[in-house]
Amino acid sequence: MKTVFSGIQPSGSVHLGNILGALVNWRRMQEKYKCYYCIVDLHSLTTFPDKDLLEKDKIDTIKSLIAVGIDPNESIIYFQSNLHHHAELSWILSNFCQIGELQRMTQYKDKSESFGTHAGLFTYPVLMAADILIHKADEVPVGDDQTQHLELTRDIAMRFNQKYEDIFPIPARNSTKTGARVMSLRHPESKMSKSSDDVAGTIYITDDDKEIIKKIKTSVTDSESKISFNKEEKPGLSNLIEILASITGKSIKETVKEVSGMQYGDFKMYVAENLITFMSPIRDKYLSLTDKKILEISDEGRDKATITADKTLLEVKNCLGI
Ligand code: AQP
Repeated sequence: MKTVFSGIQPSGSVHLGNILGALVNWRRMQEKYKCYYCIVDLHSLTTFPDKDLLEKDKIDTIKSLIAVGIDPNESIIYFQSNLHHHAELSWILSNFCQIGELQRMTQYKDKSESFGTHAGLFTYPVLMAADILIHKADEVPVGDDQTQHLELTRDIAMRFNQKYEDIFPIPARNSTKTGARVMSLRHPESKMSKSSDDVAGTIYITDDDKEIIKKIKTSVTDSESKISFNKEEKPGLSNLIEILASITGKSIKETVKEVSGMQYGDFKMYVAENLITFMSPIRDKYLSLTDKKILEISDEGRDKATITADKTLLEVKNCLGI
């Protein structure tokens, strides 16, 4: 069985974008792969989170994974900071990475505008390489925004293998169909995001039916009245069509055909109803989980993840003579 690794930052409440763009796929992958799903709290330190909020977000992120159907008996779910192996391997791997490579990372350029040019943000891709390589992952499901980081991970692994021993598999991008990129309901030119303060434009996992209806009803569309899919000219409407297609499992073409005769108001109500059907069991499951249960799950995940991480780190250290 091949190994998959993926991470999610505990940087705020999980939203529809995370669910459709990543978590639904994570759930599917556990049928075919040995999966490690890591709450990457060390990564979130690069944006200086509030201590109490971070503690809460960490727990709530695991609740979200389980609510979407990720099964802790099948997949290994754990907090990154519970395994010293990530940071230790990251230091070792930093010797296999050039400063120029890190300078070319577009995420560094984007994020440093908001959070400054500190070394944590700069070396973040090396920690990501360690996350993936510590479990010898064969495949990594990543969005377009992360392909540059995965390329760097592959280069680092190849350099290590060439200089020492061939111990790391070269991780491939998981090619399973990724979900839609969900855009903000209020600013459809930007993606829906955990850490933004765009509450009205974001469907959170905890939103109740009334909130879902309100957010969809007040979502930005355009001044025309005919429904069609065109991301450039009708970004708001196209976002709603993509959301509807993702949650019903239909293609964009089928979805457009189905709703083409509707008025915008009726269409929005139809999207909201479908979204409530999709989200309410996820929300109910999420609300039923206690913090105590989550800590038990993360302790079990930590113990299971430690087994492979110990093995890899020992192998690496033996190669290096340390
Ligand atoms: N709007 C989105 N549409 C589709 N997929 C999305 N993802 C995030 N936003 C959308 C996917 O969710 C996974 C976990 O994300 P992450 O926490 O590692 O980081 P992110 O991409 O930075 O997510 P956020 O929600 O936007 O968080 P912040 O606000 O902290 O930056 C990833 O697979 C991501 O592609």
